Amino acid sequence: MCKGSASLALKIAFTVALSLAGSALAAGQTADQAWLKYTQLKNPPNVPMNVRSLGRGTVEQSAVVELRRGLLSLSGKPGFDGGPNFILLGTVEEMRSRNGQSSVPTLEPDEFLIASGKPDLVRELDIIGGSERGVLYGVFALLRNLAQGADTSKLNVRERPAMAIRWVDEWDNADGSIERGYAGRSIFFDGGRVREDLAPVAEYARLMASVGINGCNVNNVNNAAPLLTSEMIGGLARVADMMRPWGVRLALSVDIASPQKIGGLATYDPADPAVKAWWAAKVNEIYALIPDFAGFTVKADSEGQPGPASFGRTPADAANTLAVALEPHGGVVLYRAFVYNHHADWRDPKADRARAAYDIFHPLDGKFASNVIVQTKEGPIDFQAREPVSPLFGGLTQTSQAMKVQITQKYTRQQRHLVYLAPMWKQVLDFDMRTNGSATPVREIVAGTAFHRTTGGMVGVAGIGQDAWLGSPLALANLYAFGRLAWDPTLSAKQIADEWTRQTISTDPAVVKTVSKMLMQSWPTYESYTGPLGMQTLTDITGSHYGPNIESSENNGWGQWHRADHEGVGMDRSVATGTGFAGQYPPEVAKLYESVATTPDELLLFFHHVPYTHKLHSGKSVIQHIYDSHYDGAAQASQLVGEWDALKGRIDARLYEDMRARLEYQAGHAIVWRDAIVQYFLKLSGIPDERGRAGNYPGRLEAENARLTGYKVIDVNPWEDASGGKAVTCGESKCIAEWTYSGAAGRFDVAVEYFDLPGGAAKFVFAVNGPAANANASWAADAVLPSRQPHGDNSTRHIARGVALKPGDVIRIEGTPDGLDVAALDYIEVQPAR
Ligand code: GCW
Repeated sequence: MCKGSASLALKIAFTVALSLAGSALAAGQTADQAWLKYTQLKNPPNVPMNVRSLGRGTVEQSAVVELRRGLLSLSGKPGFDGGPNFILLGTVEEMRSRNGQSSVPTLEPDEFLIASGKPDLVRELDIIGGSERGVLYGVFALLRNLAQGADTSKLNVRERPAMAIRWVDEWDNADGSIERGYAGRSIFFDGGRVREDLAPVAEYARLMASVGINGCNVNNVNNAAPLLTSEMIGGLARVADMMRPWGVRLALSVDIASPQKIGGLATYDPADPAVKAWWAAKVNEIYALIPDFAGFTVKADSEGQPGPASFGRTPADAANTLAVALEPHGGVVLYRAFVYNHHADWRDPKADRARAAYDIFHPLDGKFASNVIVQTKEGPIDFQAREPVSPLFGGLTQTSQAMKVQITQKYTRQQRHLVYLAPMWKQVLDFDMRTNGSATPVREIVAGTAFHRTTGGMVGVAGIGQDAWLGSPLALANLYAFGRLAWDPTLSAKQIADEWTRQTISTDPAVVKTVSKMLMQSWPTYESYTGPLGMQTLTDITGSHYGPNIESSENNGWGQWHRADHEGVGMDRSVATGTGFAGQYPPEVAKLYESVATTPDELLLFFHHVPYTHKLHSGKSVIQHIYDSHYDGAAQASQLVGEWDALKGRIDARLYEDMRARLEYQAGHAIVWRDAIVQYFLKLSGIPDERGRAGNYPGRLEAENARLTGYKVIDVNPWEDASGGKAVTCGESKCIAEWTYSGAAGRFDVAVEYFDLPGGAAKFVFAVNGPAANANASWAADAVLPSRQPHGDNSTRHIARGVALKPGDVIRIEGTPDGLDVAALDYIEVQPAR
């Protein structure tokens, strides 16, 4: 009888697992597009296959279903064995009442313990959680180990998260678009409402839970008011329902002006009693439908968002008004320290956006309610390729804090370039702020332990969308790493890369080694060809934030200045002669950054303005470093393609092809970046490259110098985005550019640099002395890239490989415009065949 009921239970669980998988499949977006693949292992996992649980709660049941699903998939078995051994799931309380004893240790709510049960005739493995969420985290930890082929015969793991707040932020708008999202449309919203089909939300929650993420703030901090209408809250309750089984709580960004914008009040002054009452009522309305609602995120007095400053109130006044409303329900306020004047005076040598957060928030330390957490971006500007740590982390000792990092790759090339961000985040987390002259690593400050706060944490701007979560498959390593680091910031970036690769791509050690190496070198590579020496960003900051546009950072109020002129580059942020920003750090760190002599090379231009001839610690001049680093970075980007190639046949073929095309694109775009920055600084400084590369492009034939039929020469803006500042565009049905080859005879790879413009897919044909040179010689400009005009945003490289050429041959490019895409060309480059 016992056996019969067990097998019935099994059957039910199995059906649940299958139908879960089925509904996710129907939605087309599943967690196994990410790391929850549970690929069948060569050696079946060395744990009991039967799963039992003591509790019936929703989260614990998710843990049961997940474990069964994982075990079946990893072992490749069609069903459970029905044998006596089992894994038992339960909370501390459940375990204690089962055993009738208190030998089960007390655990914090999110803590778990995986231990062998008392050896008996049967083998029992216990997964015990401080709460149901702890049980779920224990299950995911076990599966994570199993999926990596770890030896689990003597498993004894006890873990608890370092930080209480482990949230992702989505910047989704009610219309379904996503601010700074690069993976398609929202999984939450469409057409001004919550989507009907929320199956992907449940899958996303599974992914989040698997790495310990416990909160998801679903809407954009800009334009948040419409989200608080009663109709919206009803829809949001459905979102919360999808995430709840996975222990993920819903949070919302709110507009501080909501009482006026949607509440009909005459003011939104946070000190006004009617405003306070409005927030209290709104919060009650939310909790009536979403009892485990996590809280609010607030961006105020920033980048055009309304804020307390309009009423002479402080961020603490505004935060506390919300905090009082949320407190009875256990909700928190994440108040963003990203407050600065984006109309700053660029002629004022003392003006400095980097100072703003500390200047505004440090004086308020101790004035925030206990359920307010000040949320600060990892660096003082805005997720650049490299920034120093925000000094505010050391400046708030009586306020709970959270560090915000960006998973979605706004300034790190929008998921089109491979940039594994964990090494960058680690550097910030491990930075020793030396508050009060003793060791205070930032990871301990944000966790709350350094200054004895009750809460704190990390928030990652995720930007997930309908396109395979983050668009590029390898970009998902960043989402994974975020969760893992918020759980345990002492993990190394490499360890996380290995873990992710084994679960996502393959456990084959050669594959793990290669992918992990590629991930680990991707950020330094990226930094080298976009923003070395702490130059922050040289991208188009008023437009796409994608291609190079060096002067777009200057002469405007946004304050991302690098102050390059004919003599030198960099922003003086010293106390002695500059903006004083360096003085915002605790004394030991302030001293380090105050002087050129002690500032590390990698941040030199963030803190100091130096002549191009200034010698770095490395012994190189600044200008030579700028040249070398861009050439090295572009070469490394092209090596990434070679490294990936070595995986052909060892990994999933679709993944191989997908990622290969992305890496090849990146290698080409790294050259666009290299050439833009190098030619710009060559012109500005007038100092030649010691190694003769800058301004010299062997084998390059400019389109503006070709024999043109139909094509017209144009100036590209900014000039550095095209070779020689010029390109050709076609205003007719077909245009031709021809060059007579005069180099040595041989086989070559011919790179064609063209502009892949939106609004059509122009066609190109590459030919030598007649028809198309080879099969690789005609292509469509059909990528989706920013900017309507030829620009570094859309400058793209196509390589025709193995082309035979001899002196006198006529190389021809034929461009056929389509719609708004005018088949624009920059140059061709004849290189020795690879
Ligand atoms: O740098 C800016 C981005 C905005 C973003 C803002 C922020 C959501 O350009 O898109 O707004 O950062 O962090 O609030």
